[in-house]
Amino acid sequence: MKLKLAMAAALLAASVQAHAVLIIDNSTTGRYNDGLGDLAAMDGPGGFLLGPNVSEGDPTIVLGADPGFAFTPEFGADWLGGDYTGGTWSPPGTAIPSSWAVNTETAIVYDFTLDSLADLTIDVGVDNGIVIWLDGAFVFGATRAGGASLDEYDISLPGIAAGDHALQILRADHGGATGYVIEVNSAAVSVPEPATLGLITLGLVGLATTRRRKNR
Ligand SMILES: [Ca+2]
Ligand SMILES: [Ca+2]
Ligand SMILES: [Ca+2]
Repeated sequence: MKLKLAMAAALLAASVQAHAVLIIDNSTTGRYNDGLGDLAAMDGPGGFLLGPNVSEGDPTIVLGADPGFAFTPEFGADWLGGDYTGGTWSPPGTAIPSSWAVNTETAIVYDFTLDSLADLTIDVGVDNGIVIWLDGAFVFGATRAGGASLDEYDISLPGIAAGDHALQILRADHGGATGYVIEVNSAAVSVPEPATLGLITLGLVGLATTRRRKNR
């Protein structure tokens, strides 16, 4: 019984204590594109990408859906689909600077692999704006006045499949200064087998019994 209890306790620990692992931060390399220039015209007057030197103001905008940009040739043939042909991209393994030329836009692709099903959390801050896609699917977009801290935006991406992924980021600026901080954490999601669940239940019952005995 003691052995069973220990086993069940160990399995329980394994199933609920999947701790977060830092998979991307500012030291992580990737593909980098600093040949985009100022893209204020890419979505026309107004829109998400704003004119240089706050010529269109310094508003707060949160995107509710993919902005559907008609990407300029500098992005390559299909960057969100992994085809960088014709673009101004660096090779993989390039350091990603936390600041860039004021008023211009830059793009980043972090390729990463998950060993198992995982919940991702993205803590990111940017001066001024950011749009994020995962494997080409829109995740998040927002812009606001200057400053960049990890607490600026917290994004949850639950239940991301095991395997290869690409986190694709467009950084936007419209004057003053630029800045970028990011941390992406991954927490494995374990899906216990029915047999394991049985053992866990047994362990919990055992633990409860032990506790009652101790309390006497
Ligand atoms: Ca615009
Ligand atoms: Ca700009
Ligand atoms: Ca700025």
